[in-house]
Amino acid sequence: MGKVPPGQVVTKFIWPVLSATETPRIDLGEYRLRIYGSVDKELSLSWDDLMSMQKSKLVLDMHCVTRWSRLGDEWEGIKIKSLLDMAGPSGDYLMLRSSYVDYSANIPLSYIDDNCLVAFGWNGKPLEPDHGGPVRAFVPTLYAWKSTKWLDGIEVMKVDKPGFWELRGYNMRGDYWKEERYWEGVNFVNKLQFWKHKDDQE
Ligand SMILES: Nc1nc2c(c(=O)[nH]1)N[C@H]1C(S)=C(S)[C@@H](COP(=O)(O)O)O[C@H]1N2
Ligand SMILES: [Mo]
Repeated sequence: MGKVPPGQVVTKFIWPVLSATETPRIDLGEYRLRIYGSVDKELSLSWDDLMSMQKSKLVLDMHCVTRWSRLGDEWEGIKIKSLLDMAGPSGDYLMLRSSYVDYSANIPLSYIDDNCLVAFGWNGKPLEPDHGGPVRAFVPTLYAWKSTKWLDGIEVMKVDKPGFWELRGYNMRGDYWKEERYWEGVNFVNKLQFWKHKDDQE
């Protein structure tokens, strides 16, 4: 178990659910995880494909920007790094997406280490739907809003772009050691207009 980052409070008995939407129903037969964007080889992995890959069980901490932290839970999943190795990325940023609920979170590739997972197990059980089951991202190197639940897309990007909460004022990076919680010094409504304008031009 690691140290507790500044401004965080440890929660021992409960694991809060933080969802901007309802919990979607996901049919495992239809499920695909796409790895696409700036890659040599696009991947589309079924649940069976994922289950046939090498799994890891890791004891990891989780830090939410709303100031709760959970320490020392056992997460099971497939290393995001190994999935990226299969696809051959040529960009410095990821967007972790759930098309089920239109959620997304951007991440610098430099924060993807061996603890970052496409996760499906938690403390010995399948991940519950409210917590992102059957499949979510878990990126323990950044605040937990970056860990997209009901993950079905990993986009590799050459240019960084804001995701769901980043468009609504959260930090583009979200490093909890640096307390990168929100956007500093800029009116985020203006930021939203700026990125919308950029998107229209692309
Ligand atoms: N698809 C999706 N993923 C999401 C969210 C969400 O609203 N939708 N919330 C994020 C936030 S703010 C946090 S703190 C964690 C919470 O995960 P939990 O609900 O399993 O505790 O999921 C993140 N991933
Ligand atoms: Mo959060």
